[in-house]
Amino acid sequence: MSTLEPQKPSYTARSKTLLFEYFKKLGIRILYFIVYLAIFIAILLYLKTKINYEELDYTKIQFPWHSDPKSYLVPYNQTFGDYNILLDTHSHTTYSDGRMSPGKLIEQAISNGYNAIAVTDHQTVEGGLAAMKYVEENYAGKIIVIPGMEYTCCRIHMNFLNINETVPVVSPKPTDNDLKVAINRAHELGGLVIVNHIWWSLTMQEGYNVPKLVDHPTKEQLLEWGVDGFEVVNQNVFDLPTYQFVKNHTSQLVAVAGSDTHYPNNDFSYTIMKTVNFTKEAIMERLKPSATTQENVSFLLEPAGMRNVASAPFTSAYYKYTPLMALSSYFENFYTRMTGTYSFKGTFCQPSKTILHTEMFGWLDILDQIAC
Ligand SMILES: *[C@@H]1O[C@H](CO)[C@@H](O)[C@H](O)[C@H]1NC(C)=O
Ligand SMILES: *[C@@H]1O[C@H](CO)[C@@H](O)[C@H](O)[C@H]1NC(C)=O
Ligand SMILES: *[C@@H]1O[C@H](CO)[C@@H](O)[C@H](O)[C@H]1NC(C)=O
Ligand SMILES: *[C@@H]1O[C@H](CO)[C@@H](O)[C@H](O)[C@H]1NC(C)=O
Ligand SMILES: CC(=O)N[C@H]1CO[C@H](CO)[C@@H](O)[C@@H]1O
Repeated sequence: MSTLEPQKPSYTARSKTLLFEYFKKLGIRILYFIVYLAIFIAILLYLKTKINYEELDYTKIQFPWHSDPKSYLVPYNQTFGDYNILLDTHSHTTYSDGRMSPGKLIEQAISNGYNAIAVTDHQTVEGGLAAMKYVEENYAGKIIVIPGMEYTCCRIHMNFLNINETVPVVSPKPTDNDLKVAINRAHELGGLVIVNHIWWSLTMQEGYNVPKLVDHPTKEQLLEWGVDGFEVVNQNVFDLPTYQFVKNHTSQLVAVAGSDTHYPNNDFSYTIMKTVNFTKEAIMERLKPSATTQENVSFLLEPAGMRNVASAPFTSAYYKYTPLMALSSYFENFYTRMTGTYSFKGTFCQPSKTILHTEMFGWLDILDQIAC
């Protein structure tokens, strides 16, 4: 017994060393695993920002149907009489952030029952001019194009209707004076100025606790600066307070409805009027605010949307990258990256923010167990 006694401590020390070695190696392996995983996730997330896999191919979309809104919609103000123009005052093409070419946009408008459309790409009239040319060549006498642009900045979005030259947006946050200069320039070019979707501009920017467009001029200011009207319906939203404001100033302002179409989806509204001639000039004449504008311009609204929506085919890139993108989307659960409203001047209107969702890191416990 006495010979065995001294061996006991050395046996314990050796097993302690072994245990230490074991956990050290295990620790290193787990660490490697985490590092490899992090690199893999980083690569996936990087690819997600780099690969532009267009989900749907709108160049091939067909609109084989025709809608007759007059057959099931009545004007907002039912005293409004007969009308022959169904106008969309707000739309986008591939000349800005729209997904349809001017030609596709026109075909969609015709199939949705419009016979007039203002093409108002962000910061440029080129989309509108291209749409006008397309109609001259393909659909003359069937639909009227009003070329225009959406003056887009971090304070306000305004449509300039019926201009043939781009009015420059001088900065993401123009001064009051810059805005007045732009409004005057649009008038000089023979255009009308419509203030867009105030309900959207003033609603909260998610994650920032400020409106989407900070420092938006008030309606009273805009009236004073000479704007001609307000978009009271945008997509399927009816902005009642703005409509009431227009009604309080009927000889100075017109209320219009716009789809703000960016890609084929439901359309919801039509600006309606009766004109003597089927021309751009006759429509613009009617839209111009006057004592009788309110009686001569109204709108139709179907909040449930049009019955027919054309579906576009997926691109081949979509099939190739979807599994990879689904995986990287999963890893995006661990953080939220916010950039704020896009200024359309190459920048964003709010500072960017990344928020880590630490509670999501609980999944690392599971990895521990797998490694053991
Ligand atoms: C642009 O519009 C102005 C004002 O309406 C007009 O005088 C001019 O001829 C137009 N220019 C072109 C190229 O259409
Ligand atoms: C419209 O005018 C009435 C009467 O002057 C006023 O009480 C109301 O606040 C105004 N509404 C809007 C939206 O400007
Ligand atoms: C309608 O067309 C006629 C004949 O071209 C023209 O004289 C008249 O000014 C036009 N009216 C409007 C409002 O465009
Ligand atoms: C409808 O329009 C008429 C004049 O055209 C006006 O007198 C009336 O107040 C309007 N009704 C509503 C509900 O806006
Ligand atoms: C400019 C114009 O045509 N105004 C007309 C608007 O509607 C009223 C009532 O229907 C007509 O009397 C006006 O001539």
